[in-house]
Amino acid sequence: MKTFRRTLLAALSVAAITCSFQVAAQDFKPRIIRFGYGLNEVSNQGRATKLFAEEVEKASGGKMKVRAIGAAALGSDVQMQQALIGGAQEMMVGSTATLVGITKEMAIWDTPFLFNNAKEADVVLDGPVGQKVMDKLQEKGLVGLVYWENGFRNLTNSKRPVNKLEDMDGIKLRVMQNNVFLDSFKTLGANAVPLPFSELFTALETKTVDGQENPYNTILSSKFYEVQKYLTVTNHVYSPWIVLVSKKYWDGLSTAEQKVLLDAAKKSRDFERQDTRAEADKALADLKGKGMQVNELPAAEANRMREKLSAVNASIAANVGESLWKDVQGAVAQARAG
Ligand code: TF8
Repeated sequence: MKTFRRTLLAALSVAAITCSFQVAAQDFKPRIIRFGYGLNEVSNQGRATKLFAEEVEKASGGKMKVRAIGAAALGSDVQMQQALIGGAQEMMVGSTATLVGITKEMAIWDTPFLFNNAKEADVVLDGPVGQKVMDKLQEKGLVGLVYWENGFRNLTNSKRPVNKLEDMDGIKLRVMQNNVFLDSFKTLGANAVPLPFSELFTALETKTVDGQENPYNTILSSKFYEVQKYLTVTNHVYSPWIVLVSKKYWDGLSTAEQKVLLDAAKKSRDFERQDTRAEADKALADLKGKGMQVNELPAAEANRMREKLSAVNASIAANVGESLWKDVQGAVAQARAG
């Protein structure tokens, strides 16, 4: 009897293993996911995309393959977003700022001086209000998975050191394709010109524009130090990146496949934030080493800038809706207290 039971149990467990293996095999179809991004391979964006690709492949037993395509080879952020909506491309990572034309609520992350530090950004972006803004994308044909860190933005230009607000006067400054950025820099006296990131280096090199603003990491990885002399530490806004999936594509995936993408995205987020912060800590010294002249704004001038920029807050609140504005302010206050 005992032997019989043992044999039966053994047979059953073999059946269970076979069965679960079959389920798993059916859950993952062979898939190739084109994942586009705008910076180059040797950037924080490139490194985290690589990690994401490895995680997806590992977790799907090699069935799901991510083809990472950087340097805007699949198009600018805006072009890739359209390709995702239409179902011609599966995934991308890019700036939340370039999504404002599709989902107006994304403009909340362009609020100048919204976060004082990266920890506040993590808490708010990964919390309920960050999710709520992300979920707004679905009705437009996009699924947001996680926010990555682009980082605190700083100003560079080829004309002169910016020591006071008036030094911005007439500087032709490239901004992201988004009205908040356009308004913000017009308010500061610059001649703001919206351009896709993919055209920025050439525009700086040919002096079509005099300056731009981005986190230290990007100034370094995109070699802007070759065409920009002056860097002013302004930290005027924290920019998130967002990992997106085409909703058309997402809806055709099994639950197991969706889980693989979401889990890998979370791992890539945690890696990317650490990597970005470690790089940013050293980047300023690296940029000085490359010959950039760096200055901090005197406190009084930084305050003037902050005050001027607060003029755009009312229009952001009106655009995203008072209730979301209040939710985000509340979440920031809570993050600050805790
Ligand atoms: C910018 C952003 C860029 C992103 C990137 C190409 O200045 O900061 O980093 O759009 O995904 O455009």
